[in-house]
This record gives sequence, C-alpha cells and structure tokens, in this order.
Amino acid sequence: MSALSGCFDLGNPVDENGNSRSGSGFADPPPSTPTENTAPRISGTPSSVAVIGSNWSFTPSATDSEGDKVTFEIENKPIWAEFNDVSGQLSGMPQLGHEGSYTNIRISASDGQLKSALPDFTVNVQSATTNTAPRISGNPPRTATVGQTYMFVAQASDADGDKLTFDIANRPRWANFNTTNGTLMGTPIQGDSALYENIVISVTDGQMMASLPAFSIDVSQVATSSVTLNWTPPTENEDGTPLTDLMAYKIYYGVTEGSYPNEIWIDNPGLTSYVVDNLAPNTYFFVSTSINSGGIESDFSNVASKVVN
Ligand SMILES: [Ca+2]
Ligand SMILES: [Ca+2]
Repeated sequence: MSALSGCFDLGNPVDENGNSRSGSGFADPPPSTPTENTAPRISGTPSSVAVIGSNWSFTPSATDSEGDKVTFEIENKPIWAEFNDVSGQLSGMPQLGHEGSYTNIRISASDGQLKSALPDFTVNVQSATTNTAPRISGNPPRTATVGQTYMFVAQASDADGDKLTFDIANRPRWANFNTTNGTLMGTPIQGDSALYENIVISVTDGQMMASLPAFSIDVSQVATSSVTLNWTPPTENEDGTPLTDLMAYKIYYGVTEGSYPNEIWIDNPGLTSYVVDNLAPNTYFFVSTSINSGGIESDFSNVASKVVN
C-alpha cells in the first residue's frame, strides 16, 4: 500500500483558512469528503411586550460554522414592524389600533443552503401604561369693567381620567380662583381699573401639567361723571336761634328719591361746595344736613337732583 501512496493525486488541499496544505506531507489524514455544510446557529430572546407609542426592537445573533454569509428571513411579521434581512433586526413602534397579540413570528437564519429558526414567538402590543398630560382649553375674556362681574371657566380633561387640580399665576386681586373647577371670577371695584398681565391658568394631574397661554385682563372704568353741589351755610338753628357752633356737613345721595345709601362727611364748616365724582350714568338725588359741635344733626335739606350721562 505504501508504494501506491505517491500515486494519489491529492490536489491542493486547503485548510479552513484557505491555506495550501501541500508540503505538509502525508502525516495528516486526507480529507475523506468535502467539508459538510452545517446550518447557521441563531439565538436571541425577543421581548414579548410592545407598548403603543414606544419603540420595540429585537436583533438575533447568528453564526455559521463554515463562515458562510448569513441572511435572515421572517414569517408572520407584525404589521407595525420592519424587518432587516441583513441584520435580522425586527423593529417598529406600534400605534393606536395595533393592540393585540402577534403570534407565530418566526425568524430564521440561512447560509444559502441551510437555515435554522428561532422558536416561534409572540409579541403582545399593549396600551401605554405611562401617564398622559391633561389638556386645557378656553378663551378668557380680555376685558372687565368696574362694577361688573367677570367670569372665566377653564376647560380641562385627562385621557387617563386622573383627578385634576387647577392653578393660577398672577391672579388679579379683585378675582377669586377655584382650583377645583378652574373658575376665575370677581368684580373689580373703583381703584381696580388697570391692566392685569401675564395671567397663567394651568392644570395638573399630579404628575404632568398643561397651561393656557398667558393672557391679560384690561379693567376699565365705566364712564363716570361728577356733580358739583353748592350750598349756603346755615346761620340759624331750626328753632331760629343763631347758629354759632356749626361743625360739619353731611351729604346723602342715591338714585331713588328718599333713599340715600351713600354718605359723605364734610368736616369743614367753611366749605360751600363739594364735588361728588365717580358717578355712573343715572339720575341722582342729593340732600344735606348740618351738624353742630354737640353732634346734633339737622333735618335733610331740600332735595337736589341731577342726571349723570
Ligand atoms: Ca453553513
Ligand atoms: Ca394623566
């Protein structure tokens, strides 16, 4: 047998690295058959849960004993995912409407001749469990008038049904704010007429907040006028005796004759006129009294009326 050895043409056997084995003599046993191909090995464990609005991704790893180029295939690919047949990555972001189970997903690796697959797997797409910020809306009136009620109610909702609490920044001093129902309400009075700026109404679900754009409220006076009252200082008491100790006057007025809810104390008996201002349009009735040093107040004077436009 050994005599025949030299008759065998062994060609140029190459090793696994492609290097020629010629010259290595016959010490190595000759390869019995061409190297037998084996399928790639694929491994990896995909997450079984995907969340709507969040990215889901899985990339298997694969090796081939022969160093063959490996490509990937998929069966039953979820509609919301994309598959890369070079890297084997399956990824995507499920959207609303994709809720449910995606079953029998099979990813396999092939070396061109043989392939092997991961066990079939399932991905369950679930609704987001994370919190959603509340929403707030509304168009607050930008003007208010002295003496008139201002009211604005902010509208808010929360997709998660969370309990909502309102808040306000730069609340006008003449208004109250209800943190439960988002109502800003109040009646500006004399002296409140001004521009109230940078008012921000917001709502929170305890974790996240939403705000309306900052707004301003311009509080204006109603159109008012003044009335000048003139009188002649009394010189006699009601009993006809000389009045020598006049101390003060009082002016009473109202919009109904005989009813005078407004009083003005004039602490100067030397005055003979007085200007009543900030009168909104109406018809006013005025009476006056005089008061002596003993605190005795006279009866009402005759009534003077004035129409304020
Ligand atoms: Ca192979
Ligand atoms: Ca929420």
